[in-house]
Amino acid sequence: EDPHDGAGLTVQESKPKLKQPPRYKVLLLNDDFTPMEFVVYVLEAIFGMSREKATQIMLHVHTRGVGVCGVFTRDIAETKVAQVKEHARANQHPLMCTMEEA
Ligand code: NFA
Repeated sequence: EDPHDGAGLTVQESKPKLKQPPRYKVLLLNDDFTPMEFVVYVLEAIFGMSREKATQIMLHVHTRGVGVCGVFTRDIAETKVAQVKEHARANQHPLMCTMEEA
């Protein structure tokens, strides 16, 4: 497209904005006190995992110190983190959850 109009003025061209929304990893952190079964329940209830997948992720976090529960848009990731923290708090477990850009 010709960037100049008939009067010799530059016409602003608009670039199509096709950028995908940034995605965020929700991370679960190990601690020495939260029961394994509670972590498995949280992964099932909040992240929709099967018992088998939840157990696998829980054991990964338990042995490696941190693990990815899923990757989401920012609003969804923030909601999941808040739900995990609230569920842990309500049950007096120190389970911690955070997020970082993928
Ligand atoms: N490390 C905890 C225990 O031995 C289990 C746990 C796993 C806690 C994953 C937090 C995250 N009871």
